[in-house]
Order: sequence, then C-alpha cells, then structure tokens
Amino acid sequence: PANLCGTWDIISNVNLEGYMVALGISPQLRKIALKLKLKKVIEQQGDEYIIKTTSTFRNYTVSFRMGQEFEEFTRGLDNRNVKSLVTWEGNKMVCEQIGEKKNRGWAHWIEDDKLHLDLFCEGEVCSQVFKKK
Ligand code: RET
Repeated sequence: PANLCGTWDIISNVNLEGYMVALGISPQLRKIALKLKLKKVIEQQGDEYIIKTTSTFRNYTVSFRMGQEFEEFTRGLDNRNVKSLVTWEGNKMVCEQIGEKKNRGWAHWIEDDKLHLDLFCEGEVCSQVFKKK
C-alpha cells in the first residue's frame, strides 16, 4: 500500500461547508472551521497509524490498526460515537464510520505527490488536497 506518512499542508478544500452541515455542526463553529489552514500529520508505528489534523483553533487525533474496528469519538468535531474501520482499497486508505449518520467515512490517497482526502457524510462530499511540507 501507499505511504501516506509525513506532514501535509492544505492547498484546497471543496464543500467542507456541506460536510459540516450534514454532520449538524453549528453555524458558529462552521464559520471558524472554514477559515482554518489545516495540517495533517500521518505517522505509522508498527501496525498502528496515527492521523493528526491540526489547526490554530483545534486539533483532532485518531489512531487505529488496519482492519481492526475501533470506537471513535469525534471530539471537537460533531462529538459523536462511531464504530470505525480502516482498510486499504487499492491505493486508498478508506474508513467507514458506522453510527447515527449514514454513509459516513473518508478516504486518503496519494496522487501526483499530493495527499487527497475525501470526507463523506449523508451524500455530501468534502474534497481536500494537501501538499507535503
Ligand atoms: C476541526 C475544527 C473544528 C471544526 C471542524 C474540524 C474538522 C475536522 C476534520 C477532521 C478529519 C479528520 C480525519 C481524520 C482521519 O484520520 C479542524 C476539528 C469541522 C474534517 C479524516
């Protein structure tokens, strides 16, 4: 599988608003989130992955093992409990987040040396692209 590890800076962000509305995030928090320059730090320690989404306002960290379902609490985002499962689908690292919201998850992959991230929720898709630091 592809190596996604490294520190990445956001260069484009399409429909974060639609994704946040689908998650039921308040207008006040959405307004702040839209202004943030997000960073991703992806690390691998043995068979554990750690993905940090950082900003000047708030950080979000998730860690998991491939193919092992885990409990995720989306602290500071929409504050929901989901059952998450991350697997490789070809060169894409794909996460399914089972919970109250249908069709929820994300996919990370590399294309032209850029990190792509699609975030899904209830038919909304947010597409983010990051360049390596
Ligand atoms: C922040 C700030 C508060 C509001 C929103 C945020 C968005 C976080 C996102 C995180 C995605 C994380 C993923 C991790 C994968 O391992 C920055 C917490 C909306 C979209 C996909």
